[in-house]
Amino acid sequence: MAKSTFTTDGAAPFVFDDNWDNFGNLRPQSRRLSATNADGMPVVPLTEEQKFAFDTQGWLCIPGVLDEAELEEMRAFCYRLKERPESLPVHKRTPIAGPLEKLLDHPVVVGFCNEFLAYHRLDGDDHYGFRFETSFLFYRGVGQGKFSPHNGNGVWRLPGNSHEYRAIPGKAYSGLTRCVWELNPVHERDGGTLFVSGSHKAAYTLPPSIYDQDSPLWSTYSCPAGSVIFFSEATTHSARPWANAEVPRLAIFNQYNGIGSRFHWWEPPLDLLDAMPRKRRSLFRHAYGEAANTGLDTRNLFERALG
Ligand SMILES: O=C(O)CCC(=O)C(=O)O
Ligand SMILES: [Fe+2]
Repeated sequence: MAKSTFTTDGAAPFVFDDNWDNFGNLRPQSRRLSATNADGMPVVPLTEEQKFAFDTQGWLCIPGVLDEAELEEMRAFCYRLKERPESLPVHKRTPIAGPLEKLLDHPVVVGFCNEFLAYHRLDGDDHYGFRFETSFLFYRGVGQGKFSPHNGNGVWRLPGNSHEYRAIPGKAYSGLTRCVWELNPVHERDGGTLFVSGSHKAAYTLPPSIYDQDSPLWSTYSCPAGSVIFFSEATTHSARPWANAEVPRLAIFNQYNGIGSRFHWWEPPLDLLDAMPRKRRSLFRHAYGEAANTGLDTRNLFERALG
């Protein structure tokens, strides 16, 4: 069969490196992307189709990632968190604790972040090349969730804003990125998150018609319980009122950022951090990228580097 001339070598994308000794494509020896997560599980890379869909839409749904046994444990923890938080130690009253902790660096999440967020030079055996910021538990009954479109136009945002999206042929970078775990099923008109596909790259301001929830500019997903949705925060998106009386929306909203960027004023509970494997802890390291340009080792820093 003839090989398509459009096939790209997914293993070696163009990764720009502007170090004084190496202007241009990052050298093979500097390319390090985690192949396993903190629990030693092999990372699941995105398929070419998933990469293409995320880059063009600004969002991607991967259905049915978690199995029923995992879901049951996670749902029970979420209900406890919502209804009886005092039954948990203070450092576990967060959607990054208990059975939800392993979602932070789930092999599918690491696969996604390796492609769209990780800084190759700053990834290693015991640390990831991207950071984690904020986690929310959304428990929505009928009527909860407010339609309120926001964001878009990620191409010319300045560094520091974090809601950025950069793309060159063969490689894209998605600054602040949301990772939504749907722990209950989401049907067509239930009220999953809405997106304006492609708006992360939009050059024009959004038309007033996006303030109509039924505008054809809006897209969404339906999915079984245990699915994960990634979206660039630069993509215009909105909540909308939940409409399914049979099951509430039960979703974990986690967020990731580039290794040298920080958007949110948020810290994980320190006692929880102390109990995590070192590689998972690296998701919460301070935002810094010094090792990218100096040859210093990346350190999984939590102590304050005084002086
Ligand atoms: O509630 C939702 O469905 C969307 C939440 C949102 O705006 C976000 O994750 O940035
Ligand atoms: Fe948002």
